[in-house]
Amino acid sequence: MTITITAFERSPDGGQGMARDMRVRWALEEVGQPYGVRLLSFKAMKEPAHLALHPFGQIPTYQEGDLALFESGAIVFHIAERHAGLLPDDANARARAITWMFAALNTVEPPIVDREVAEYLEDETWYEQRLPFIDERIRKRLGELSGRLGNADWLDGAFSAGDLLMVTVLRRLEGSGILEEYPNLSAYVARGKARPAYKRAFVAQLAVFTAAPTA
Ligand SMILES: N[C@@H](CCC(=O)N[C@@H](CS)C(=O)NCC(=O)O)C(=O)O
Repeated sequence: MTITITAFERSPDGGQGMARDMRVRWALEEVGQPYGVRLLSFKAMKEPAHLALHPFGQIPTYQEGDLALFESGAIVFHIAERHAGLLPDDANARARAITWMFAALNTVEPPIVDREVAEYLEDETWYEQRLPFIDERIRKRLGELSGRLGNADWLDGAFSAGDLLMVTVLRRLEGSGILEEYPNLSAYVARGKARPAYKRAFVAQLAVFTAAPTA
């Protein structure tokens, strides 16, 4: 059955992998599932046709036959449940990998997104006052994560959907200088980015913004 996901027609980062369709693309590449992409303008994202798929008017969405999903974590979980390669077979190891998926999105991503939101606001004084507090929260989480990862390649044995989400979440810190304070986390992100499936997903997302315009 054909899989179609949605993505930005014009992305704030110009296709550097920060938009959350990257997670879905990467998961689909890891499991070897072909997919199509429907690009949306910011206007179209808030119109009824898209709101019927995504109640919050965002990307990504995922359609496969009569199944329509939203939320990148739920979509990656769906892909991982349906196809081999992103969740271990052993029931306990699988439950732990799913736990890491939630940890990435519920525990590590929120303070990182707080930093991005603070950057959008134009009140410089407010930003400067708030940034140290936000960065302290991020460093607390990264310190804990770094301690848990230690010298391992991945969070719990083999690469899993938990690592896929965690790497995309940590990538959001690129350019802040914070990730580099944790060499094992920097190396972890680099390992994720070195995976052939990641590279294919990245190239595909970037191509949306670099492809020559059609006549
Ligand atoms: N929790 C959602 C967040 C979705 C989200 O924030 N999407 C962004 C792109 S990465 C978006 O659509 N932003 C435009 C908007 O919210 O209007 C998920 O993981 O899918």
